[in-house]
Amino acid sequence: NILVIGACGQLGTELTVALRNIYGEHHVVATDIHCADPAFKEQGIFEELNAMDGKKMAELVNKYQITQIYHLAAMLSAKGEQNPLFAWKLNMESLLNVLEIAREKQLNKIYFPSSIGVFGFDTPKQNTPQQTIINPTTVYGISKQAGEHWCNYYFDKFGVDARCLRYPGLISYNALPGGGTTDYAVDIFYKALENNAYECFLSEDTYLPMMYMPDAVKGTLDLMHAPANQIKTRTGYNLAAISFSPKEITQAIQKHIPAFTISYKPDGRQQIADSWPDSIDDTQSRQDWGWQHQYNLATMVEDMLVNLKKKVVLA
Ligand code: VAH
Repeated sequence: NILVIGACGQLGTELTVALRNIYGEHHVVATDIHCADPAFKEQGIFEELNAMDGKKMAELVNKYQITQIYHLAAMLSAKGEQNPLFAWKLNMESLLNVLEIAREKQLNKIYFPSSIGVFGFDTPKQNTPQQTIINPTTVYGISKQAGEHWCNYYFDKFGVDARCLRYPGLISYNALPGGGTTDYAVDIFYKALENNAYECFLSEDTYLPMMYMPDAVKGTLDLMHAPANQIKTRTGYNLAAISFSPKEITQAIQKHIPAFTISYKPDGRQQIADSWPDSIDDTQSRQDWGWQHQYNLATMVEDMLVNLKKKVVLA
């Protein structure tokens, strides 16, 4: 059975639904510190869990005979800069709980999401290689880099089958992201539909690696379902799909909503975005376990608007 930690977050929501569809709702235990969406709880097993509570986590692993854990709880980049020590505590204590339980109970596999947030100002900005200079400048990035090395350590020392991807910014229309720097690329769609105008907190030419959620879910499941002998790195695999700037996504949205306008008011998140790459080389993921993204900017924008319109109308 599968335990999902942080199941009510932007990524957790989508991965939980995908896992329930594959394994059945009785084989996936969704957990989070709280869950705003009552429907989500009714669609399968839900347990309240603070990811820093290792004792409760172990009890749930025993209660539901868990064999895999997807650990998706973390404080993201922008919010983490406002609470550096808590972000470190939450992101690291929760992962170490997962790794210790995986070691003690010999779980089959664990999944840990890393991020392009591990890269810093001195990382090559274009087609950032799998092996490169990694000097994160946010607590979030530091915690993700440390997390990657902890996963590698538990694999080397204890044989824990820990797998990890460095996600770009993720864009989805179900659960909202929380406290990230790439969140503008989600906010912009809501504002385009609600009031035709958006004030962007990054400057117009800020290129960032991004990915549509269906690609991120597929990549995660492809990695987790790949035979262990295809997994050649136990730190984080680079994963990429598209890169764009606020200016470019605005132009793509204006093809559907010509009246949409954007204004720019960069805030503290600009410096975080400036420390991250413009584009990522994910050749190793494509070679080792067959990664292939499906969505480009135009198809993502079209799918987001179609689905958000349905949501907004229903709301
Ligand atoms: C953030 N969405 O902005 C996350 C992600 C690459 C960005 O890690 O913090």
